[in-house]
Amino acid sequence: MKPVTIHDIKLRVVALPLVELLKTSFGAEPYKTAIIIEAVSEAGLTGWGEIPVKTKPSYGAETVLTALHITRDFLAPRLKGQTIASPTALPALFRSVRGNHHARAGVEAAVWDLMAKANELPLAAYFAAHLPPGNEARDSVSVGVSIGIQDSLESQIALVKKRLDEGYRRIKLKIEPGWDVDVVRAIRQQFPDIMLMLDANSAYTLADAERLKELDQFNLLMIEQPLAYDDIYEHSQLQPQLRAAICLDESIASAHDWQVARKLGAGKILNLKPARVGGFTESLKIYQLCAETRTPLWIGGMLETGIGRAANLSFAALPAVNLPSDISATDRYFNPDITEPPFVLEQGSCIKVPAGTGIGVEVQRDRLAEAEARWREFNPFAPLFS
Ligand code: OSB
Ligand code: MG
Repeated sequence: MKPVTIHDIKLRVVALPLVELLKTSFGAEPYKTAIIIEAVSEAGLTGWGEIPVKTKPSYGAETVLTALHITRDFLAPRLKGQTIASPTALPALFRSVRGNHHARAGVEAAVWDLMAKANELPLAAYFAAHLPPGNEARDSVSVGVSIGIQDSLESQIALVKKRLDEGYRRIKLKIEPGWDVDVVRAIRQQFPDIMLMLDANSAYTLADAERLKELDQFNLLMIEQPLAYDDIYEHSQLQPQLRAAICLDESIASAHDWQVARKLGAGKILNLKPARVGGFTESLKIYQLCAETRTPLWIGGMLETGIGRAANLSFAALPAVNLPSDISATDRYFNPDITEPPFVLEQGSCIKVPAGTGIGVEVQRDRLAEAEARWREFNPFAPLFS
């Protein structure tokens, strides 16, 4: 594989209006925000990456401003001028930067795109080239859709129906105490056969075990992250009490965390978000662990723009990703997105993996500039020093 010399790293903060807000147990933000990374090689090629951060430390500890600081002041300076043989060399290069997984993942993603392009490969094939034979990427990925907490049961039912009519075959409902058993019962009554799962985003404690056990009657594919965002042990106490599989999201920040969770029996399924674990290199390690242990695996989402979505979709094309991923069609999120062409839901609740080199979608620079201007207007945190 061809090495690449990094000439420049450009950062842009963007804000995009969402077609539909996603209200979770920790609320909803009015705009989709992110830091878009543009990595430029000495040869003049461009790679794109996305840091999917919000303005508040709610899902994760990082925010737009922390990620900007870490990327601008620590990650980009370490990368500029370096000749990289493989993006898998980046974690070692960034070893002195602890935590800040979203920031590191976004920068790594830009280098993955850049190097796939330099080697004239679609990103999915470039990922597969870093795995043992037998992991050749598929050209289409099975996907589902994540539905936020609604104001009423009627609107929740209507929205599930709309998504089913659009062709989604796996529905994920956000839940929290007070928006759980009754809602899921109503949805199950209306739609007895759909593939249904729940995501609590850490809204419960072990003291709620009886409540959570009531959800077992609804034939759930899984319950995502019921307990604390930084817990593994209590999940291991809850899992044996439930029939439904626990899927871990927030709790798993590395391959090591997943080893611990697996050995403790804290969950049976993993939602792998490349941003949460610090990038695609760590994701490949987790992927191999799951493949070896035959653990059900899917790729999660953070309402990414087309840049992050294309990369995640390319990763989800790897064959040991065997459950529907949280990667929905463009029209679920943005109108328009900052990339073209849009992702479209196909027959069988699938999305096609872009066939071009790298992420395989084209960044629209005019829309990127517009989204940057929107962030400047929206930015709720004016700089302390200006
Ligand atoms: O918990 O999986 C989550 C979005 C933002 C932050 C956290 C989560 C989500 C989703 C949406 O559930 C998945 C997507 O469609 O991108
Ligand atoms: Mg989740």
